[in-house]
Amino acid sequence: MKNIGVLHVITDTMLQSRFTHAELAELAIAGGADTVQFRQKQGTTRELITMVQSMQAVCKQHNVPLIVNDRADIALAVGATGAHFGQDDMPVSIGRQILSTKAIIGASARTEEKILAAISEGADYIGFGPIYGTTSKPDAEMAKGLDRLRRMCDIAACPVIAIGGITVQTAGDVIRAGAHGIAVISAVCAHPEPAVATQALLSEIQQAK
Ligand code: TZP
Ligand code: MG
Repeated sequence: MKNIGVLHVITDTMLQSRFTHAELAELAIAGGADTVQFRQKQGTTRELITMVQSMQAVCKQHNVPLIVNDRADIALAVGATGAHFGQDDMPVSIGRQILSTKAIIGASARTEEKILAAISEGADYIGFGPIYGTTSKPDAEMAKGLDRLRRMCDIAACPVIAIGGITVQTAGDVIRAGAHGIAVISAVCAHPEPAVATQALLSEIQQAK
């Protein structure tokens, strides 16, 4: 099994405009993030590549994995560590054909069947959520809660990364429910001090483990 991080900071420049993706990556890594994910729904492919190249420079310098949301082609182009796919994105099996066997591929899955399917296609981790209410993803489903998270962690034979509305107050509960790690957007990107916020989240994760 690959080494999957426990604190995935997903960079977002729609929620805030103080920092670029690369700056957020730098701050998250300074705070102890062990995985950074680029997630940007708008912009041309060329613009996205430029942003991910700058992020990859930061991540490479600090030896922190960079995961590219949605886009295997961009992950491959910039030499990122891997990609993360939702249910409407590229199937994991096709992503795996594009990326190397060493690449980390994550898949969002919200039901037992979809989790098992993603794992059989070769997902290295499952993203499960939203655990709590979130305003960072307009089309997010209803909050799944900790009991459902616990059940999904029981059936998944790979790390589960919980996502959605997770804060420093709830990060410990999510880990205690069985999640291998957490992924956050607003708790870090919308915080006045992203590095401080990241550090606080990491400390909650470590205490809960
Ligand atoms: N997928 C499920 S919830 C979510 C995504 C991308 C948004 C997470 O953002 P936040 O701000 O940590 O709730
Ligand atoms: Mg997607």
